[in-house]
Amino acid sequence: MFWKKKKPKMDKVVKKTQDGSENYFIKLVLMGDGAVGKTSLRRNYLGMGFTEEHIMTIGADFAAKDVSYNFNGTNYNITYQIWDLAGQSTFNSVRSMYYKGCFGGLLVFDRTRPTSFENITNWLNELKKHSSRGKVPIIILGNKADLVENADPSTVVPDEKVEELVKKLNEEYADERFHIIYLSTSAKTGLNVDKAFHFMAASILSWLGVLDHPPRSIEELEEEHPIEENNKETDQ
Ligand SMILES: Nc1nc2c(ncn2[C@@H]2O[C@H](COP(=O)(O)OP(=O)(O)OP(=O)(O)O)[C@@H](O)[C@H]2O)c(=O)[nH]1
Ligand SMILES: [Mg+2]
Repeated sequence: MFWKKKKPKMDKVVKKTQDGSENYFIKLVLMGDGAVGKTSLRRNYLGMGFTEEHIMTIGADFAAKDVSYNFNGTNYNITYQIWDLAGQSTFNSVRSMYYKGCFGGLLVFDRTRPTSFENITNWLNELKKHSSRGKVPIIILGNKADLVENADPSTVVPDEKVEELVKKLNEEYADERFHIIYLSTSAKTGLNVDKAFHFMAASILSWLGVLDHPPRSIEELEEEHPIEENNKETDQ
């Protein structure tokens, strides 16, 4: 039942090449409250460095990156088309159109701003409503990890609360061919940024039925598909 409803047309998604590798074109959205660090995460992933200044995204920003991952002996060349959506509520009405046709969502909150965590479920509902594919693979990113150590503990989102949400979501998504994980990230230091996109690739390929099972954790992903073999990357 799931496949009939949501599976994208594979001939639109994948192009097989003569050397046996497969090329995928994958749209992702980065979402979360204003100033949680979506643009900074995207910039870090593209090797563009970090800026302290907050330049609010207007509507949406777009970037593309080519990566190549080896899963079970096959090379999967992925062009990620990353839509970085404006988080401020002023953009609520224009944002919906950017979700259409996406294959996955990175839901970002700021580990030092609890309201941004509380809003994660609102972001998820927005994604489900507008993705045109219902439940697509997601990953929860708690950003600004570098600020946690020196922050007032009463303002830091407790890890247990995040794990509780992830558990609940995995129950809700139990019929899907992917698992939801939480990663603590920093757009400033680069902590876990590449890993988030590596995990996303495995989740999406599993969701598409290309890989026979989805990873359940970063540890499992890295054990099965070591990152050292997966670092052929070119920026656009
Ligand atoms: N210390 C620290 N600061 C961060 C991090 N990520 C983002 N920032 C800062 O947080 C502010 C907001 O970052 P942006 O990346 O612009 O946030 P955004 O989520 O794109 O915001 P909108 O476009 O308004 O929705 C900036 O001042 C960044 O320098 C991080 O991991 N660590
Ligand atoms: Mg932004």
